[in-house]
Parts: sequence; C-alpha cells; structure tokens
Amino acid sequence: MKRFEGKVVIVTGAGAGMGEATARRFSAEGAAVVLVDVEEGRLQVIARELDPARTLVRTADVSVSQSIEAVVAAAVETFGRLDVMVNNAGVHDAGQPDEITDERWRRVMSVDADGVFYGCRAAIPHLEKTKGCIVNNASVSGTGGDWGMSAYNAAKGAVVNLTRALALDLGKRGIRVNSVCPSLTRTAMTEEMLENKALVAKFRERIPLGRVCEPEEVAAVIAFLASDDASFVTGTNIAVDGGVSASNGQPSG
Ligand code: NAD
Ligand code: HBR
Repeated sequence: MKRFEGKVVIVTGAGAGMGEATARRFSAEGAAVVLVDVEEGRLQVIARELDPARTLVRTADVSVSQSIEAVVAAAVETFGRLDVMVNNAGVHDAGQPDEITDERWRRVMSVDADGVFYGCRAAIPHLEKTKGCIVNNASVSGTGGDWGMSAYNAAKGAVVNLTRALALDLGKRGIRVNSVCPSLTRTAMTEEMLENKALVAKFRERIPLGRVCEPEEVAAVIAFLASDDASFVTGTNIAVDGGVSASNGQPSG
C-alpha cells in the first residue's frame, strides 16, 4: 500500500520504539518523513535506511515550544507542505505519589503533555492548508489509573482529553485529531518491566490476547488514523491494547 505518496509526515520520538516503527511505516507507504528526536545518534542510523530524497532528520526537544516550531518550519521549507503530525515522543516515570519530586513531575508533564500540545499548535496552520491530521501517542495509562504511575497517568490523561478538545476546535477547519492508546509494548521505555518475568506474567494474564504489543502493531494503527481510510474518524482515543480495556478490572477465574 502507498497511501502517503506526496504527503509529508512529522514523527516525534522517531529515534526508537514506536516512533521509529511509525517513521519506517510512513516511509514504506511513500511519505516524505521528518524524523525528530531529542537524541541524534539513532536518528542518523535509521535515516540511512530510508530514501534520502524523502527523509529529513531534526534533533529537537518537544518540551521546548521553539524547538518543535523550528522542526515544523524546516519540514515545510524542505518539502513544501505538512499533512500529518505524529506526536509520539514521551518519557515514563514510576513511583509512589509522595516520592515524585517537582523535577520528576515537571519532566513527565513537560515532555508527555506540554510536548504534545506544542506539536499540535505548531502544525495547525499547515494542516489547515492540506486538510491534514494529527495522531498523538497517548496510552491505556491515559484512560485509567495504574498502580505507581500517577505522573504518567496525569500526563497521558491530558493527551487523551486534549485529543478530544482539539477534534472539536479543528474539525470545521478540516483537521482530524486522534490518538492511539497502546498497552505494554516492547520498546526501550519498557525494557526494565519486560525483564521482570513475574510482572510480564501478570500483564499477560490481564491482556486477553495474552502477549505484549510490538511497536509495528501501533505504527499500523497510527498509519490507518492518518490515512484517508479514516476520513470520518476524529476525536477518538483508539485502544491498541490486546483487549485490556475490555475488562472491568475483575480478575479472570
Ligand atoms: P522509547 O523510549 O522507545 O522511544 C521514545 C523516544 O522519544 C526516544 O527515542 C526518546 O529519545 C524520545 N524522546 C524522549 N523525550 C523527548 C523529547 N523531549 N523530545 C523529543 N524526543 C524525545 O518509547 P516508546 O515506548 O516507543 O514510546 C513512544 C510513545 O508511546 C510515548 O509517548 C510513550 O509514552 C507511549 N507509550 C508507550 C507504551 C509502552 O509500553 N512502551 C505504552 C503506551 C504508550
Ligand atoms: C505500561 C504502559 O501503559 C505505558 C508505558 O504506557
């Protein structure tokens, strides 16, 4: 499928995990892709495997508004337009609420919540011209609470409701806004969790499909939401969670 030929896509957090898989997916489907990450190293390695005529690499911190605004400007200057903004970059933190220092709280909120808002805001004028769309990477952690993840839950909850609010404000301007809500996915972010075999067993018990998600499975849903196949879909936070959110929380027998 080449659903994105002639389209320009920005993916933040493209240096690893779901962002990398998403950038590769859009590129494989014909898009010009701007790969953005706060870490430069991996970006160059990934970019070398993509078509140089349709690839741009930018180092930027999404939590600094001028930084992501400069990325959007560079994308439009290089490729002449912007069709899809994927706000995927994020960080995770865990701990009891009274252990979360101001700095830890601000780090999670600034990357995971501020960063998504700044990315959306910077993209709006360009997406209005192309009737483009936004896809945010939220999490199942944005649709309910987790044990020991209060800051992350707060930030991801903000992304979920921001997605809805932006869909209302931008619909008549021709811009669709959606998010994906993955559950435990095999990436660098969850490396420690995945090394804990007892924890993984507990997750598998709660996931109806009985396994952890792979980054490419999230990338596929992001690509669907960004495509014309989803032309009447806006304001949704789509679970990519193997069925976790189908449960009311009671254990299996
Ligand atoms: P990852 O750590 O593999 O990749 C995240 C990327 O974002 C990294 O390359 C990192 O350098 C980059 N990044 C971090 N802070 C940044 C900043 N300030 N500016 C620019 N780039 C920055 O993690 P992942 O699991 O692929 O996470 C992608 C998104 O998916 C995140 O928003 C995360 O919260 C969300 N998510 C992850 C899981 C999971 O289980 N892995 C589940 C649900 C949602
Ligand atoms: C565990 C999962 O909900 C996450 C890191 O978002």
